[in-house]
Amino acid sequence: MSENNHQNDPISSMHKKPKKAGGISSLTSTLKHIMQSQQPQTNVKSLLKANKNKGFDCPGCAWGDEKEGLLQFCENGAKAIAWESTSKVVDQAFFEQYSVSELMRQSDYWLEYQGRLTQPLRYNQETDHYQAISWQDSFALIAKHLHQLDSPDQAEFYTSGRASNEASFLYQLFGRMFGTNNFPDCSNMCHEASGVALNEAIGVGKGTVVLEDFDHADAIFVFGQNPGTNHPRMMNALRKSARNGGKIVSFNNLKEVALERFASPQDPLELLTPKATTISHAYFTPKLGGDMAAIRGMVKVILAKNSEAIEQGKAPLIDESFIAEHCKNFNEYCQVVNATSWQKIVEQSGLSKAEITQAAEIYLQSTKVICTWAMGITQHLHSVNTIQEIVNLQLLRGNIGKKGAGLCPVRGHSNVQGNRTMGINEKPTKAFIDAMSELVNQPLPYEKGHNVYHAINALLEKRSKVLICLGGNIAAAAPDTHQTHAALKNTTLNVQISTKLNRSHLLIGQDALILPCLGRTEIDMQQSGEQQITVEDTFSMVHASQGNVAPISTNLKSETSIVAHIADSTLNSRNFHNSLLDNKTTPKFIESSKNTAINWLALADDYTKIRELISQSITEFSDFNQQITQPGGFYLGNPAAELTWRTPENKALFSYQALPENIHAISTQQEPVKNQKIFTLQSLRSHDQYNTTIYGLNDRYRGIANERNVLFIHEKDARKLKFEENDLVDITSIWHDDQSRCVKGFKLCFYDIPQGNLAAYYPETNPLVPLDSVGDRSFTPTSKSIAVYLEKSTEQRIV
Ligand SMILES: Nc1nc2c(c(=O)[nH]1)N[C@H]1C(S)=C(S)[C@@H](COP(=O)(O)OP(=O)(O)OC[C@H]3O[C@@H](n4cnc5c(=O)[nH]c(N)nc54)[C@H](O)[C@@H]3O)O[C@H]1N2
Ligand SMILES: Nc1nc2c(c(=O)[nH]1)N[C@H]1C(S)=C(S)[C@@H](COP(=O)(O)OP(=O)(O)OC[C@H]3O[C@@H](n4cnc5c(=O)[nH]c(N)nc54)[C@H](O)[C@@H]3O)O[C@H]1N2
Ligand SMILES: [Mo]
Repeated sequence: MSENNHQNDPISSMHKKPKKAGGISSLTSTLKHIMQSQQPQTNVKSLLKANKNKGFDCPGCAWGDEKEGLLQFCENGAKAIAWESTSKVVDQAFFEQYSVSELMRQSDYWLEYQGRLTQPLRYNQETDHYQAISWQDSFALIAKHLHQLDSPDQAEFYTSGRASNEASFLYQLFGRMFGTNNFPDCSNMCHEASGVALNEAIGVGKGTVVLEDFDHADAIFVFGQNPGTNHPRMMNALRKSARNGGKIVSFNNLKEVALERFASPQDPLELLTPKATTISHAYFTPKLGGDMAAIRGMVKVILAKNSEAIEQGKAPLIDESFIAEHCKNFNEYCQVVNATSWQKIVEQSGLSKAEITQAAEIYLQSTKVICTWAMGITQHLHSVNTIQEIVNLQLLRGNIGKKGAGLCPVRGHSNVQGNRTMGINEKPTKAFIDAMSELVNQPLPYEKGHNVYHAINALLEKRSKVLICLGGNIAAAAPDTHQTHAALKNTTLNVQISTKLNRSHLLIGQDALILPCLGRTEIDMQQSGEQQITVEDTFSMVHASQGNVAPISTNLKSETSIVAHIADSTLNSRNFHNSLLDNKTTPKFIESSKNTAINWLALADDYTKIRELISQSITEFSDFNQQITQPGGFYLGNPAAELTWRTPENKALFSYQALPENIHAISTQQEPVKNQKIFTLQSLRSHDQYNTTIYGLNDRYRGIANERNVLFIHEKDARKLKFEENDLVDITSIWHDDQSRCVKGFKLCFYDIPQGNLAAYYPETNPLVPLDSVGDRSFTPTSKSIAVYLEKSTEQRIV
C-alpha cells in the first residue's frame, strides 16, 4: 500500500506536545488535584500510605509495588485518590433537585464531579427522582426481584476490577449458589484476549514475570501500551532499565512522549532541569492492528539469520534445546512464517522491512527479553492471535521462565487479576466449581454463563432482567452506547454498588437501586474491628490493603458487607417472608439452594473468616491470613514461569495462524460507503481520566488543553479530504447492519500517527463501536480498530 508512513513526516500541528513526560509538571499536577479535592490534609495523609505496608493499595492501576523508594504513588494514582476522597457529596437534597431525566442530560464528567454517594437510594417511577431507602429494604427488594425470575440465568452479576478479593469471592459464591455463571466483568472489555491466548499457549492466563525481572532484562519490548499515563509507576522500571543499559523497544501507533523521554519526579536533577532519561532505544509506529504482522516479520528475520548462522557453521540463534524440550508445533509454525510474504507483512504492519529487521536485531542481541502489552494489543479482532505471536517470539529463544525474561500483560484495574483468581469468570473450570460445591455442600452450575457481550445481548432481547453491578460504569464503558443504554433500560431491576454517581445509575427499566460503598482509602469498621482487604497485582503478588481515613458518610457499607447482605436476604429462607416479598411463593431454584452452610453476615463481620473459606477452596491460598502478614504480601506463583506447561500436551504451544485478512471485521467493498475513504480509529485514554471517570479536560502529554472531542489525524490525510487543523468533523462507523453510529463535532488535531489511522478518546467514541464487532475467541469489543469515515461536521460549536 502507498500509505505507509514510517518516514516520520514533520507535523505542523498547533498543539504542542511537551518534550518530556514526568518532571515538575507531574508534581504540579499532583498538587493541583489534591487541592481541588477540598481535602488536602486528608489526602496527603492518604498518599503517604499508598502502597505501603499497613497502608492501602492504590486504586490507580495493577502495577506492582517496589520494595524501596520514598513515595509509592504517582501523579495519576494521586488523582484517583483525590477524586475518591473529595469532601463533596450528593445527598438527599441533590436528588430532590434533579430528576433522572435531568441528570441524563449532564456530562459524565459533571455527574461524577458532584461528589460521593452517601446513602442508599431507590428510583421512584412516579416522580422520576431517586429517593432514600433503608439498607434493609434495599436488600429485601433485591431478593424479591431475584425470586421473581423464571430462572437464575435471567440475572447478570457484573464486576469492575477494583473490587477486593473478599468481596469478589463472596459475590461469585453467591451468584453460583443462586444458580448462575453470568459474571460479565470489565476484563471482558480489557485483557480477556491475554487470558485466552496465554491459557491456550502456555497453560496459564497470567503474566510470567515479577517486578524484579525488569532489573535483569537486556531488552523490554513494550507493545500497544501508554505507561506514562496509565501505569506511571512502570516508568520507574523502564527508566531504571534504560539507565542501566537495557534496551527499551516501543511499538505504538502513536508517539507517546513518556516512552520517548521521561523525567523522574524523584530525581532532583530531572525534576528541576530540562534533563530527562531517553526511554526508547527504538520506537516503531505500526498501523492499528499491525503488530502481529510486525512480530511475524521479526520472526522471519530471526529464522533467516538462524539458517545463515547454521550454514556458516556458527551456533544457532534460536534456542533449539528449549524448543525441543518444552515446545510443540515448531515446524508447523515455521511453515506458516515461510508462507507469509514480506509484502503482506509490510502492508499490514505499516513498518518497513528495514525497521522490522532493526527490531529483530535488537531482539537477537539480547539474552533476556520481556514483552509487555496492554490495550493496543488486546482490543482488536485478532488480539488472541497477536498475543500468541508474542508468545511464539519469546519461545524461539527460550525467553520464558528465566530471570529477566518473560511475558507481561500489564493489567488495568488494581484488582482485576484478583477478581479472576477469586472466580469472577463466566466460564469456570470444572475443578473450580467442584471446589466451590464442596465448600458449600451444594452442587453448583457448570454451564457457561454470560460475558459482557452476551449479557448486553441477553438484556436487549429481554432474556435477562436483573442487573447487579459491583462497581464500574457499564453504561459508559461498554460498546455501542445506544444499544447498551437500551439494554440497561430493559432491566426490571438495576442495582449499582458505587462510590460516585455515573451514567449507569440513570438507565432504568422498572426498578433501580444505588448502593453507596466505602472506597479503598476509607476505614472499614465491622463488628470484629477494622478490616483489611486483599488484592493481587499484575505480577501475581497478593497483599493486604487497609483504608486510613474516616468514611465520607456513616451510612456507607463496604462492598463485602453489601454483597453478604444481598446473599443473605436472597438465599436464607428465614428472610423469605419479609414484608416486601408479598405472598409470592419462593421459586423452585431458590428452594433447592436454600442453604445454611454459609453464615453470610458473620463473614461480613470478620473478613478473616472469608479468607479462611478462600484458603479451604483455592489451592494457592493456603494459610491466607498468615501469608498476608508478610510485608509486601506473597507470590501466588506461575507454573509457566517454572517451565511447567498446563496445556493438554504438557508443552508450550507455538500457534500457527496466518495473518488476518482484514484488520477490522468489515469488508472494504461495503456498499453504502464505497466512495468514502475508510479510516481505522482507535479509542484511548487521555492523561486526565480513569476509564469512564473524567478528572479534567486536558491531555498534557499529547498537548491537548480543555478539550475531549478531539480527533488525532495525519496532516496529509486531513489535507486530502480538504480539512484544516481544528476543523470539526462528524465520525460515522461502518458495519454490516442498518444502524447508524455517529458522533459529531470532533476537532481535528494533526498528529504523528500512521496515515489511514485515527485516534480519539474513550468513552466519547463508544457509540461508534458496533456491539457485534468483537475479538475472535475473546469477545472483547474492538475498540482499537473501528472502521469509520469522516464528514464535515453539521454541528456548530458555541465558542
Ligand atoms: N490514569 C489512568 N490509569 C489507568 C487507566 C486510566 O484510564 N487512567 N485505566 C486502567 C485500565 S482498566 C487499563 S486496561 C489500562 C490501560 O492502559 P493502556 O493500554 O495504556 O490504555 P490506552 O489509553 O487504551 O492506550 C493504548 C495504547 O496503545 C496504543 N495503540 C493502540 N492501538 C495500537 C495498535 O494496534 N498497535 C500498537 N502497537 N499500539 C496501539 C495507543 O496509541 C496507546 O498508546 O490502564 C489502567 N490504568
Ligand atoms: N471504547 C473503549 N471502551 C473501553 C475501553 C477502551 O479502551 N475503549 N477500555 C475498556 C476497559 S480496559 C475497561 S477495564 C472498562 C472499564 O469499565 P468499568 O470498570 O466498568 O468502568 P470504570 O470507569 O472503571 O468505573 C468507574 C465507576 O466505578 C465506581 N467506583 C470507583 N471506585 C469504586 C470502588 O472502590 N467501589 C465501587 N463499588 N465502585 C467504585 C464509580 O462509581 C465510577 O463511576 O472499559 C472498557 N471500555
Ligand atoms: Mo481495563
